[in-house]
Amino acid sequence: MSIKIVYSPFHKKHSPKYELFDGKVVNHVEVPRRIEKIVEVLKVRGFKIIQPKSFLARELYDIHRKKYVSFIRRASSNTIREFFPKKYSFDSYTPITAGTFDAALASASVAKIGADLLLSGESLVYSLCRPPGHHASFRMMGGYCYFNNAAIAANSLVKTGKVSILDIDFHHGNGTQEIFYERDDVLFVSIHADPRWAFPYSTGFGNERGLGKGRGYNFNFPLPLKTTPDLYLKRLNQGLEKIRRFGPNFLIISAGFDTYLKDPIGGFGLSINTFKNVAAQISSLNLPTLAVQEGGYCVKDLDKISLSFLSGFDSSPL
Ligand code: Q9C
Ligand code: ZN
Repeated sequence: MSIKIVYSPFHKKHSPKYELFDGKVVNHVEVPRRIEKIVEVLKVRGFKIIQPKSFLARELYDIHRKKYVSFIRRASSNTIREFFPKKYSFDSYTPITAGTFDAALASASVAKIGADLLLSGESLVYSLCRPPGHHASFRMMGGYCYFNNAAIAANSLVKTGKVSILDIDFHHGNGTQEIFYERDDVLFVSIHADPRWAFPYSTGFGNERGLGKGRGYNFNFPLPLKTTPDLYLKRLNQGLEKIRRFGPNFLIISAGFDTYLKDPIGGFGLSINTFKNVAAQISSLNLPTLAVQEGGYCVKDLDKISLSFLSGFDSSPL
């Protein structure tokens, strides 16, 4: 089966050194090496890599307010050192550097090209987005995210058919949830660490089901610290059942690998091999699928995790 990879070297322009955690300055874990580690092994294994040539800011306006986009553009071009913006941000983990706008725009384009590839008939595309996106909302950055890559891809696909977003990052995709909370054309299903003790703390509870006509189109599966592969795969199956019932034409996976047992900021117990099982369960949906990279910070194993994940789709009849 052929899997298309989308990648842009522009992500390297965003390379913050620090974040503020618990009032202390700590090293930033969302580093360029993450994506380089993955793309290098995929090249060696002979995957076809597609690089977008043009980046269009107007693709962002589908989801993000113009003022928010201009703020990030201006803040990036005006700064020499990294800083933590006081507006349009909900935490102190998401710094702006000189290259942040260019990298975040390229990241969104990498997701958008992935969506275009599904529209032109591809059945499985993996967009190596960086910086990640699922914590970003209409006009709010946070959790290392600036533009919501998965939401931009979903909004593009939904013009052709129903879309489901399955978020398997360790953290709740609060931005994506907010963006689609009152819509019934994009189903959001998220499996993540219980927000009572994990970032983003305020959303991701099981009783958040959507609002207005979006009621019944949002499902959260919060899980305990040290969640085992068994429990994880069981919840995943319940999430997939919601997607089956919805009957989408396209699936977008917010693919975070911070559920890995050695992740430095995670807290679940998934092994490298579990990611293959996760993908195999997902591929039983039999849907044209776009995987968008979100988190995952155990840099030394990201190559193995991504290979394990992609190998799970091999069992798919697509
Ligand atoms: N210094 C994503 O995985 N918490 N974002 C930082 C550790 C913020 C994670 C605390 C975690 C954000 C896309
Ligand atoms: Zn995460």
